Amino acid sequence: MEAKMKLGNTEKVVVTVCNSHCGGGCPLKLHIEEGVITRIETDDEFRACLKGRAYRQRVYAPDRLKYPLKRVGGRGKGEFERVSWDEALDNVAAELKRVRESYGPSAVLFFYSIGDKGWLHNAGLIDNLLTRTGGYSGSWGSASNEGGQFAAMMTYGMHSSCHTRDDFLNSRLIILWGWNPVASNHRGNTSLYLAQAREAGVRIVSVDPRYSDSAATFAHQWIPIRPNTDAAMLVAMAYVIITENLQDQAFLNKYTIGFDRFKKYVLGKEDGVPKTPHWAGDITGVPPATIANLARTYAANKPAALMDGFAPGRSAYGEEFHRAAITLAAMTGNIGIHGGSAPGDGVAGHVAPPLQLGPYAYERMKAGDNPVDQEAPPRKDALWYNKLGRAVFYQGGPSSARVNRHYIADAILKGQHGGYPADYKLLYVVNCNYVNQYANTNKIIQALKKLEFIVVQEQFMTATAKFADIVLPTNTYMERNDLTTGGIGLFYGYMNKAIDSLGESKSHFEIATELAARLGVSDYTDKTEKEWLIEIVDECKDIPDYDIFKKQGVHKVKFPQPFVCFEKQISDPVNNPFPTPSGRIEIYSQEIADMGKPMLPPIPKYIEAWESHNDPLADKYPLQLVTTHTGRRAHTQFDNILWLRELYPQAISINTADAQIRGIKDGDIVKVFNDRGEMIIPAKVTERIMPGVVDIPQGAWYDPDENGVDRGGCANILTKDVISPGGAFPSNTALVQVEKA
Ligand SMILES: Nc1nc2c(c(=O)[nH]1)N[C@H]1C(S)=C(S)[C@@H](COP(=O)(O)OP(=O)(O)OC[C@H]3O[C@@H](n4cnc5c(=O)[nH]c(N)nc54)[C@H](O)[C@@H]3O)O[C@H]1N2
Ligand SMILES: Nc1nc2c(c(=O)[nH]1)N[C@H]1C(S)=C(S)[C@@H](COP(=O)(O)OP(=O)(O)OC[C@H]3O[C@@H](n4cnc5c(=O)[nH]c(N)nc54)[C@H](O)[C@@H]3O)O[C@H]1N2
Ligand code: SF4
Ligand SMILES: [Mo]
Repeated sequence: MEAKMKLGNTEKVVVTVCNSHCGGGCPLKLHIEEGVITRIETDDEFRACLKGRAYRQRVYAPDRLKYPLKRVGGRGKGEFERVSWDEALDNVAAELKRVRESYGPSAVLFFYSIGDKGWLHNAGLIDNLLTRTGGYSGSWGSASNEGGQFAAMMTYGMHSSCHTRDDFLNSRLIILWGWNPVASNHRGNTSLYLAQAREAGVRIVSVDPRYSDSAATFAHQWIPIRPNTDAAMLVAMAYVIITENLQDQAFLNKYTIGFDRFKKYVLGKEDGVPKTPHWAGDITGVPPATIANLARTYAANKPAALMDGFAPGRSAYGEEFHRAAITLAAMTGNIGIHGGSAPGDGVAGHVAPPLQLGPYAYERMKAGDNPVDQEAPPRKDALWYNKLGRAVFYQGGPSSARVNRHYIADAILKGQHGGYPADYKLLYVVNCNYVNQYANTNKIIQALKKLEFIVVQEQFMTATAKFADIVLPTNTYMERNDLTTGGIGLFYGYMNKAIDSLGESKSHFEIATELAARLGVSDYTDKTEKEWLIEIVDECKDIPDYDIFKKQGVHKVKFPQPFVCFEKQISDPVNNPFPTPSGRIEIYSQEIADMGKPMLPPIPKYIEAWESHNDPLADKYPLQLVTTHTGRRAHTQFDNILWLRELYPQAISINTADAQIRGIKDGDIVKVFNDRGEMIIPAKVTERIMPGVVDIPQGAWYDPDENGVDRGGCANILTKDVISPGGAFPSNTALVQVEKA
């Protein structure tokens, strides 16, 4: 109260919703004084994290981009001059026309990401514009959880989603398998419900190479596991469950196909190797008795929520981890029931179905299909995209004109001669820090140097923006109106504009509209920002009144009981079959078998990763690198915020034993390297990471010195630009060496 009185000059409080590419969706109360945000408070029910509360520092950061910029120095040098919007947009329009006329529309590459999860201001606007002006070459694949999405689509025939978090209170056991929601939040109030579950006596286990904040806060048991070996542990748990006859055979008979095939593999009848806890113990580093005990605990404590985080799947053969997790949940009858879980892509999943604001504004603009996609035959290599039908811009479509996001740099470098669909000349980047966030930074840099023109819509001079010919400054969500949903869809959020755009920065909608006019698309949109938002809200039957919603910022929705994924498919399977060829959960997938990929088996199996600890390369680079998501950033966003930097300095975590043999002490500056790159970074010597594993939190800003050695701590200088046969991105599969610098 006293604090409020001291800061008592607040003229108004504006409610908005932060959704800073962490999937959190936390309401914020912004105190405004003379057009300036002076203070940010959290909502009482949905608690904002440190980033949301520090967002003022991001809006007013001294390095915010406020004016359009044109490159004057060498590509990547970051030398720019200020230009007018007219000059910047004329230049972008002219280059788009020139490149399409000279090389065809497929020479135009479009790369994008989420930024904030807004319904109007997102990359779909530029997707539409490029579609309507001749088309572009797109990409496919999700950096987040392609392995989990593939597993869910092939096994359930559709995405899985999370139960609302209050359903944790119905569980008897929760397994945080490579999941650290204390840092990653993962859609609102996860920690609150984990705390309540823990207090209510629910057993919580963490399986993670690191003693994460979630393990430290909530877990009764921490099981350290060698990265990328999780499928082996899950398969060995299946061995224990099968040999001790603990499986829910009635569930398997009724809802699944292919269990017998899986059982043969598990028991070793297929390859002569029984997948015993001893077998898995050697692979995973987890004691066999620990594996057997967890299997028994999981089978005996129904309902149990196996929460398969994205990270173990963000690895070589990561799809096998998620397919094995689904199989284990099916074996124990935990799918579709209160207190259980539907592994796959279910830890963050999609907003619970009762809440629907969609479709996004760009989808309502009816831009049609991208001609470059249309002209190419469907791709055969990632079957599940074909199930989606029309390409969804942020997931990529089934067209073979698209290149996987991890191969874009290779595709730019090699073009059609290298077997890629086109020769690429122009890159349009929206809401994405491509150089920083995709594998093998050094290769991306080589690729970007080869292009004729790059345009980037940015708020900051990121590693990617430095390579642009034109940088278009975008405003933040506090400077525009938008809609979103929050906290696994427990409320609708109105992202209220709180202040005017800083400098000359513009919203994505303004940029797209003004660029459209220059490209001859006069009817790009028939509505203003406000009209779009009114139309979307009007169609949403849950929200009675637009003006009240806008004022309150949050429209909460109460569910009669916690939402459960696949509840209908399980309670009434006759009327609600799974949309798979068999109508059931496919432990064996004929569709996968038909793909004919030897390293993509039709039943889930453990396959040893490339760059595993057994790889001969481990003689040279003996440490396995994981690249986690830290609480102080949302990917690269917030890395420049000094308040947050102070809280968690960027460092490489290394186990005490590994540090000692290298003569490394806590705080020492070390060199981390492999054949792909090198960085200099402080070491955090700790027992909270298992021996043989190191962690460089992803998202720190790439900052090369004159020798190309990164000083910023950008993990992707070390990662490999390949994908798994099911499409998983292997950001947690890389061998490195660490030495005192
Ligand atoms: N603060 C913050 N929150 C975020 C984000 C962010 O950048 N910052 N990003 C958001 C986005 S887009 C995503 S996709 C999610 C990502 O969320 P996650 O993928 O769940 O996050 P990570 O931190 O990469 O990994 C979670 C845990 O898995 C462990 N781990 C890593 N490799 C393995 C492995 O091979 N096996 C096992 N068992 N464990 C492993 C890590 O040690 C870590 O403790 O987070 C979202 N939330
Ligand atoms: N090594 C490694 N690499 C990873 C991962 C990993 O675990 N390890 N995780 C991967 C995952 S899961 C993901 S999702 C990707 C994320 O990769 P990105 O989506 O590229 O990461 P962001 O830092 O969110 O980049 C968004 C950029 O858009 C800019 N921007 C422009 N306009 C706007 C706007 O209007 N709003 C907002 N909010 N931003 C705007 C922001 O300033 C920021 O630079 O990274 C992937 N990369
Ligand atoms: S958890 Fe995510 S959405 Fe919530 S305040 Fe933090 S950054 Fe914003
Ligand atoms: Mo992600």
